[in-house]
Parts: sequence; structure tokens; C-alpha cells
Amino acid sequence: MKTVYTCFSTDVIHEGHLNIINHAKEYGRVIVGCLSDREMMRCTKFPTTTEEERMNLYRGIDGVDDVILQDDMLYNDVIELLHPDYIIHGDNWKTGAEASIRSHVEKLLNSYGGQIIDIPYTYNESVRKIDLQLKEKLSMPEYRRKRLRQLIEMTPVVKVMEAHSGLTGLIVEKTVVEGENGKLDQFDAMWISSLCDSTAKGKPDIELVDMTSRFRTIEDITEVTTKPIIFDGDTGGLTEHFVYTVRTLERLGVSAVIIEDKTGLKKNSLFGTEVEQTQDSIENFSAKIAAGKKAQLTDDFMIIARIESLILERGMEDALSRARAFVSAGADGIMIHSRKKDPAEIIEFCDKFRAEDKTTPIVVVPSSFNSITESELASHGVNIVIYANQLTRSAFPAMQKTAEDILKYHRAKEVDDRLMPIKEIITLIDEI
Ligand code: SPV
Ligand code: MG
Repeated sequence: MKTVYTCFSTDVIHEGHLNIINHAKEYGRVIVGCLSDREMMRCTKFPTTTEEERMNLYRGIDGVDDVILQDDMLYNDVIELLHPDYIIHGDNWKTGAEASIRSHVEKLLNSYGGQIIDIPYTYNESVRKIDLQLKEKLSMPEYRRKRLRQLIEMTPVVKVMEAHSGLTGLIVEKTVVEGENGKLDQFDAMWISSLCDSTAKGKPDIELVDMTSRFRTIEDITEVTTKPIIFDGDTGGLTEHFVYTVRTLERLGVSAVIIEDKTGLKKNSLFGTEVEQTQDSIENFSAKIAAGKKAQLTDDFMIIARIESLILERGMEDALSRARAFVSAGADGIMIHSRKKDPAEIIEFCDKFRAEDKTTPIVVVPSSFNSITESELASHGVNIVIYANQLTRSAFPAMQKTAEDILKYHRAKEVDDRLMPIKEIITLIDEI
């Protein structure tokens, strides 16, 4: 009897999946692979059920003979194990990001005479409805909120990109690339940067854009995306105000707020000691963290303490003693910041902190120390890497140059070849 294999990465079975199984049955014994959580969130969607729940779901489908776990989106593990005669898939993987997976699978199968069966992808009203339900489930506050904690558990390093509008949110949501290893990759979460949120409004990054406006930015983003959000809470403001901010962020489905141990008129950290900045006392800032933790209603939400000692040149010991104190006050994570090009002081902090604290998540923002890779940072105990401002910094020069050139040439023809075609811009946004 021949073996037919298909890989599912879905939390809900619809007509399309049943169609695949019905076709598969005609070719032999049907084995369904359940794509592991780790791989599913890299190449399709974040799972809303556990691997075990999904495996049980697939086992219950009529015509399925066996279900196994597939822990490699490129199918290397299952092909080596099963040498299936056929791999069956909807023909939607012939285009888009998954096309590279298909051609990899085809090569593997060719090496021993296996074959791909592409069947027409089923897309009708009921499939569309289920897709929407899944999307809704992923984007609802209660699901989105807890996802950062899940990601910290599930992935070696959580990759976060800044977003400051619906459009930049969509870029973080949808950008998928094929990495050097042939696997697909995407960002895990979004950072709502005070710098970029302020800059988009033409305002300085000094806590001038008020919380109501910052919450509006969050809502613009949550309306069109599903990925979890880390909010840049600046200093958190007065403790009496911060507790309300925590409640609102939780309600909006934000996963974490990062507050920095500065006080008074905060300026962006990348100014370092070129501008006057006051660091908050350990006592005050610990009290702010403790009040925030006490105010929060869910167990999912995280309050992450950001330490400015290295930025303000107060030394490593100061940074470490603050980290200890803030964790004792209830902080769910520590963000250590630096504006040096060399990552040495960040690495030293991470190594020393990890030597005494094995579990509290460490967050870094490698804007200045940008030569170090995510995996190098992870090897020093970093859990979350935030790319805090790169979308804004790449968009600005492009827009400025276009404006200058139109002024220069008194027409738009000269800039046309660097513009997104009109056809693409009008179809960029999905209609509901
Ligand atoms: C931000 O993105 O607003 C930050 C990070 O706070 S930094 O600009 O590096 O201070
Ligand atoms: Mg900021």
C-alpha cells in the first residue's frame, strides 16, 4: 500500500481540508502531519490550540490513518522518516511565500521517486467565514494579550518590529521572507515606540503626545493586525496615572508595557548624556512597578522595567542592582538599554544578570549596537529583540527624496520608477 502524506497547520477543519483527505484516500494510506507550534508561527499563523489538541482534531477526520508531528516546515524530518510516495497539498502553495517550500519538497521527493499532488485550493464562502473566525480569534484582546508570554516560551528569541500606524502594523503583520536556511521567517510582535509614534505626529519624543492619542495609535494597529503588542510607556508618568494606563492597555489587548527609570522631562535615550535627564530613584520606580502590578486584572499582562544606567553612564553595578530591585518589585522583565555601537556592555549586563537570574526575560533594543545578531543575543540570555525605529527611519528619507525631486523636475515622471504601482497601492489593504 502506498503512503500519502499531507501537512496541516490549522486549528479548524473546513471543507478544504476534507477535500484533501478525500483525494488522498484514493492514493493509499493517509498520514497527516501536524505542524509544530514553533514552525506554524514562523510560516503561517500563531496557533490558538495546542499541538495535542490539533493532533486529536486531525485524528478524528474520517479517512485519516495516522497523525504525526511535523517539526520542520521544509518537511525534511517527515520525508526522511516516512519516505511517502505522495505529498498532497492545495495548489495555493505554488505561489507566494510557500512556493519555496513546495520546490524544496519536490526536490526531496524526486530523489527517491516520490511525487507531489496539487489539488485545487478550496476557497468558498464557508472557508472564508472560518478564516475570518480564526483571524478574529487571533486578534481579540484576550488572545492577543497572552501571546507574548507564549512566544517567550515557544521561541528562542522573540523578534519585534516597530509600528506606529495601521499601515506599518500591516507591514509587521504580513512581511514573510525566505531565510538563508530556506525556511520562512516573520516578526513575532510589534513595538509601539514613543519615538516613532511622536515622530509620525511631527512631535518631539518628550511624553508630549498624550496617552489618549497613543491609545488611538494602538487601536489603529489592532484593528488591522493580529500580532501581539509591546507598548513603549516612556516613564509611565505619575504612579497615580500609570495604574490607569495599565488597565487600559490590558483592555486594548496589549501584552506588555515597558517603562523606563527616568523622571521629569524625559528625552529620547539615544541622546544619552548630551541632554539633561534624571534617573528615578530605585525606591520610587520600584513603587511604580509594584502599583502597576497590583492594578492589573489579568495574569497575562507584563510590566517590563527599562534600566537607563548604561545610557546615563552610571555603571554596570548600578544597572545590575536596579535590575535586582525591579524584579523584586514585581517586574515581569528587564530591558537594558545602551547607545554604544559596541554591544560589549549589553553582553556583560546580560551575562551577569543571567548568572543570578535564570528566568526573568531580558529585552534589548539594538539600534546602536546593530552588528550583533538575534541568535548571538539569545546565547547571552536575551529573550526579546526590538527593532525600535527602522521602519520610520527608512520611510522618511524615501519620502523626502520624492518630495525634493518633484519640486526639482516640476512633474512626477522622474520619481515614478521608485513608487509602488497605483494598482498595488489600491489593493494593498484587504477589504473585509
Ligand atoms: C523608542 O523607540 O521610543 C524607545 C527606544 O524608547 S529608544 O529610542 O532607543 O530610546
Ligand atoms: Mg521611547
